[in-house]
Amino acid sequence: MISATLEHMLAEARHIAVLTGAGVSAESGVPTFRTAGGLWAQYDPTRLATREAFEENPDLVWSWYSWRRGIIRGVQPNPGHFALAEAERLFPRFSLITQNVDNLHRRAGSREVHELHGNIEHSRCIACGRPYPGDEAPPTETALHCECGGLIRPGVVWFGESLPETELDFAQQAALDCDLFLAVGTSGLVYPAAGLPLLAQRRGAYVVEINPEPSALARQLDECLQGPSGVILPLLIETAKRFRTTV
Ligand code: BJW
Ligand code: ZN
Repeated sequence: MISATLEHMLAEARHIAVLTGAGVSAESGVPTFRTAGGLWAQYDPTRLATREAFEENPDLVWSWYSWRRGIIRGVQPNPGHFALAEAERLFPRFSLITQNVDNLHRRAGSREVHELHGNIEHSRCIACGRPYPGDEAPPTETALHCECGGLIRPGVVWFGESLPETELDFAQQAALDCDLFLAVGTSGLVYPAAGLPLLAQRRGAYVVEINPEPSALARQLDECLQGPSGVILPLLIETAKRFRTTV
């Protein structure tokens, strides 16, 4: 299932960069964006992830994030997250870039995680920017207020908002520098993150997708491994371990 080129890369690559999306957490039980269902099936998740939606109906958007926080706090990292944590100790240079806000990479043991879309647990005041005190926002159905009277918002990046500059710079540099780039569990629809695999490819990296369904980028990439990341990532790490010793 793994091509000879990918096997060679896993054995020899100097720098591996990985971009993860919601699919890497799907096997943990975290709903993805573009396949979400259940209680919130009546809402389009991508339409709740905007500042306009929050300003129009803060209680609706806040309670959606409360619901998601509840799910995330109650689940565990899966074998895909653990494989990526192990990869950090296996390759001379390894860059983990995620669009996810769920902290599951860190909970699996990854030490350096570059979060392009923020973190669901880092709430802050929309008016004065003060972080919401304490580690965990309470699971309220109504929006919270800061001491200054401003609304508390989740510390995530909504559509139309800039990504954190240092994290985006890091991700672009990693894409320019790596030999192997893995795009894992992402639909490849949201920019600028979706531009990273092709940026890496233009600079000569071998770019591989891991996804049960071909993404929007699949046809342009070098190799697509069709299947769940919780199965495929551990297989790639086992392959790499045949050639490398943990650093
Ligand atoms: C599995 C699996 C298993 C299932 N194993 N896989 C260039 C062109 C066109 C538009 C733009 C552009 N540049 C910028 C834009 C605008 C916009 C954008 O991209 N729009 C497009 C949708 C058209 N981008 C922005 O606005 C960004 N900001 C920006 O560019 O700033 C500059 C600027 C400033 C001012 C004005 C204008 C520009 C910000 C984007 C922020 C995205 N935020 C969200 C919400 C985060 C907070 C939260 O979590 O609530 O981020 S939206 C949502 O989508 C979330 C995700 O991180 C992101 C990506 O989704 P992802 O991870 O790919 O998930 P899904 O659900 O789409 O896919 C899951 C995949 O998993 C599927 O493929 C499944 O098959 C797969 N899967 N099971 C592996 N077991
Ligand atoms: Zn405030």
